[in-house]
Amino acid sequence: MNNELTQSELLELVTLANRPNANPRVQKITARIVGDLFRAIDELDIQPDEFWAGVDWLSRLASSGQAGLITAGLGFDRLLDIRLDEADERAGRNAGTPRAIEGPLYIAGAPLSKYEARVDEEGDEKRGETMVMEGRVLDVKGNPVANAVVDVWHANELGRYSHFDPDQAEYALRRKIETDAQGRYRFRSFLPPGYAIPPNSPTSELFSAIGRHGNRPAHIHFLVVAPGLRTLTTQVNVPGDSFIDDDFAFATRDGLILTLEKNTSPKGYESLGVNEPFTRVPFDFVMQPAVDEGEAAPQARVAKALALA
Ligand code: MBD
Ligand code: FE
Repeated sequence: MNNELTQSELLELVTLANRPNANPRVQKITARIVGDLFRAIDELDIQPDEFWAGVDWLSRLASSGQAGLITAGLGFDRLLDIRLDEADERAGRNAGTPRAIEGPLYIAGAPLSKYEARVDEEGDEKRGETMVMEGRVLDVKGNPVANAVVDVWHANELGRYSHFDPDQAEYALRRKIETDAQGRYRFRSFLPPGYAIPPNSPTSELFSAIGRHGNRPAHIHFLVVAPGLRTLTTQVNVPGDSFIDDDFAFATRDGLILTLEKNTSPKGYESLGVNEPFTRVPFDFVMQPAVDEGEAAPQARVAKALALA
């Protein structure tokens, strides 16, 4: 056998050999990505030092847990949403609340309450502008959805998320709220600030090298699950943020910018500990019917990905 290989012979050996126990989907994707990288190295004349610097960066990226941060910043998360939106458009399933990226900071298992919750803690009045967000979960025909679970998470006053921040309690600023018989939910918290990628990290290193900032506008995340309806992952934005149209993760969408009703009377909100004028934030979630069980399954993203493997 001749072991002197050309580039294309090498690629074929690495990827295309018809191995009997291969997973054909994984084999195909691997062949394509490795082939594209071989070509990039050749066409861009990537030098060994550059290549190994990249490998070192990838190792540091993975060990710092920032793989899901870089995918958002490089537009992959939004790309997947654009593709889902295109499929919805073709299938006539584009009505309802727009989807927006989950991001890397969701944690399953937040405490559950019925109808209403404090997402902040008692005594948190000083952390930001007190708000109560409230509305209904509806299907696309406008029927209220009882027993939908609205899973909400947002950053603290420093732009940090619990679980990823040793200074916060587990599940701080993370709650699940089950809608009542009229499909209603409400919760009290404070308007969070924006988010910035960690400085001196693999992500910030790449971002400064490509001349981009790492800021996200102020936002609140939701994962809404209801029987028979397609799970909705979305985010809403606090209006007025200077990064609202320049999001590091490209997640801002029309229809997801909140309306703030300042100076709302506290009457009727006593059970949330509100006793002075506050900012009311009305918002309804409108959900598509699920076409199969998978669409309605409240599985986390990683569990879903593993189920596909
Ligand atoms: C966030 O808070 C976020 O929502 C995303 C998508 C990426 C990084 C931080
Ligand atoms: Fe976020």
